[in-house]
Amino acid sequence: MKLNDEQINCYEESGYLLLPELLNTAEVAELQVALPDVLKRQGPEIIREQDNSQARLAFGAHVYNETYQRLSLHSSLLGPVQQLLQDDVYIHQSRINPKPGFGEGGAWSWHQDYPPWLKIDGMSKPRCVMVAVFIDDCTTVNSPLLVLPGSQNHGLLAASAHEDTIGRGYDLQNIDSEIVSKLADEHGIEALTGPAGSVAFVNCNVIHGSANNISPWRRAIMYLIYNAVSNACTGTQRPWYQNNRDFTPLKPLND
Ligand SMILES: O=C(O)CCC(=O)C(=O)O
Repeated sequence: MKLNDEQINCYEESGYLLLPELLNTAEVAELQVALPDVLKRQGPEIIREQDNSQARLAFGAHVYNETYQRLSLHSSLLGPVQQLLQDDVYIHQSRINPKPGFGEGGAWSWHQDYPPWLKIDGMSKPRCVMVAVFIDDCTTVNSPLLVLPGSQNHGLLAASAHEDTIGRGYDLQNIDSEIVSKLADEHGIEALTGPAGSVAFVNCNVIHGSANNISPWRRAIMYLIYNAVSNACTGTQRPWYQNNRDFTPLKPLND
């Protein structure tokens, strides 16, 4: 699949491009069926919520689960990412945020994803794309991902020292409130909503976050972080599920 010029311009300007229903219903059903097995795992790649035993994040499913592995090689994801980065790509990291309902899926403060990849993993440039695949419908009521359009143009923003108060288990830094207020006043805040199977391509410096999910409905999203091969990480501190060291260029599966 190829993006057109308008779509590429939209990604460059806003820092994200949302393509509704990019995956078909059969593909979505497969992702939903495969999810419980991933969330049942007991290894360190599964980060739990602090207030309950629910999985908050499942890292690395594209490595150990065949359905999610096939998703990561889907031509509708890989084609646009290669186009946006103008390079071969590999997966730096993947994570599923299942965000269960009734308040069990907790909030995410405003943050950028790139700083820990630069500072810990040795990713020298922000030449990577976060691809958000909606496993469930994402609506205004089940805590969609919120983004600040255009915030990718402000570089690395001041953030509070490392905080592990929201259970990511590592590296998340909250952007200072004054900065978020200023950028939100200037550019607004967008909620990424759409039916299951929709896909958002997001620049890794876009400020994003989400509220806790008090609706009855789960809101699972898989985030696949594709990095340009020429920008491969040099750090070795973190485990495979946070800093994948296999830089082999990915080739799409046929449809
Ligand atoms: O899925 C969400 O609600 C937010 C997740 C997030 O911000 C992240 O994983 O960086």
